[in-house]
Amino acid sequence: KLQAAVPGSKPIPTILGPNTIPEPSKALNDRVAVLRGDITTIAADAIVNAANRSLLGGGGVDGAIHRAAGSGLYDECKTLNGCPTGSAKITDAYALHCRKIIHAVGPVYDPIRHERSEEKLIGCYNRSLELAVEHNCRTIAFSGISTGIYGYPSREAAPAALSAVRKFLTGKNGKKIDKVIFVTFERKDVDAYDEAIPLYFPPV
Ligand code: AR6
Repeated sequence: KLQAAVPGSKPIPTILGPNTIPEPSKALNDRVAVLRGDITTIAADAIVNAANRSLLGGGGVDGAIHRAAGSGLYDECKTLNGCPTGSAKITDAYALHCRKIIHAVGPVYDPIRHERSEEKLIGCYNRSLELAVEHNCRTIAFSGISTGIYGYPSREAAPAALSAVRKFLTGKNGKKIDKVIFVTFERKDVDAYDEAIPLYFPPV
């Protein structure tokens, strides 16, 4: 494993091991992208909502997705009986341009037990990718789960997201996903991905 030489940076929270970066791979790098914009406009096979345990809508991106999808989404969500933190459930997309919506329930960030928060956040990414594969969704767009109202610092969330996705793409079902798009909304999210992408998907 290569050492990530990032002077003055904090150790990267990662499931790949602290301060290690994986081997560069063009094939893998071609399968991830960062896009700044509104996730409700993305025509991926699946988009991932940052939901809460009720799955019945809320503010932030969740509110935007429910408004854009229409009331059929709320009616379907009512049948799901909620979802635990760190996991996800899937619905149809109604008026949206995607085929499925995956509703992931991220953790409320806990700065004291941040490993626990990271474990839950990684759970969201893993379960969302598994659900995408189960429903033949080959392209998936993630919103910045937990990085808004739930207070997860973007500079900690981006490495966790990237390490989980990298691990999935190199795992047994990884070939069933063609493209993972990280849809960011604010400058701080863009900066966090710009900083972390070269560590988890090093330039070839
Ligand atoms: N479109 C796209 N992205 C957005 C939008 C939008 N309209 N609004 C915020 N973001 P958040 P969380 C970005 O707060 O932190 C809800 O009430 C935002 O910049 O939507 O997981 C749920 O029901 C951030 O990067 O989700 C839960 O109760 C990302 O989306 C709670 O908020 C996620 O921010 C979940 O909080």
